[in-house]
Amino acid sequence: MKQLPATHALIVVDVQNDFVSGSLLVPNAAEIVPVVNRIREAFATVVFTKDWHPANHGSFAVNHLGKQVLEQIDLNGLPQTLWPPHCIQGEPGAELVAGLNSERAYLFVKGTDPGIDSYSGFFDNGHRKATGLGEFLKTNGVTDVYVCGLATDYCVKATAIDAVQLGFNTYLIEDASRGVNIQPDDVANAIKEMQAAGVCIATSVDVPGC
Ligand code: VGL
Ligand code: ZN
Repeated sequence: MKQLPATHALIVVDVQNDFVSGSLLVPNAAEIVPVVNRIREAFATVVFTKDWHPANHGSFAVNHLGKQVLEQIDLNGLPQTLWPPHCIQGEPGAELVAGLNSERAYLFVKGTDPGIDSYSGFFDNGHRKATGLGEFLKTNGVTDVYVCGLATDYCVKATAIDAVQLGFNTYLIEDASRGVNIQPDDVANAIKEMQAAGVCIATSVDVPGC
C-alpha cells in the first residue's frame, strides 16, 4: 500500500468493547474493524483514542439518583446525556476491540474527570482541558487528520470538529465509522454538522493509497 507522508495522521476514535459488544452498543460497529486495519497501513502516524471513565463518572445514569439512561441533565454547567456505565478504566469493556491492529500507534485517553464528559479526543466538552492530542500532532508536524471510529454522532463528530478548529485539514472516513442513531437521522445530521464546520466527508477509497 502507498504510504502517506508523516504530515497525515489517522485518528481512530473509541473502538472499544463496550461500544461493539458491551454496554453501549453502536449498531454494526464490528464492521469497521477490517476497514480500519486496512487503511491504517497507509499512515505513518496512527492515534487511537479511548473513552476512559472512572466508575463514578458523571455521564453514567446510575451515578444520579432517580435518573434514567438517555435523560439529559446539567453536569457542572454543561448539558449531559446520561449513558449506561461504559469504558470503565481497567475493565474489559474499555479495551480496544480484539482484532483491531493497534501496533505502532499512539494512545490518548479522555473522559477521566468524573465531573465532565469528553466526546472529543482533543478537549473535554467544555473545552476546559486538552488531552494533549492537538499538541502532539502539531509538534510532530501533522497538517492533515483522517478521523474514523465510534460513534459518528458523538465522539467522532466532536473529534473531527475540534480538529478543524485547531487548523488541521480534516477528513471523516465515513465507512470506517458507525453511529449510535438514537434518533434515526442522528448520523446524517452529524455528517451535515461536520461538513458545515469544514470537515471533508470521505470514504476509505478516497484515502490516497487505500
Ligand atoms: C461515546 C457516548 C458516551 C462515544 C462515549 O465514544 O461516541 N458516546 N461516551
Ligand atoms: Zn463515554
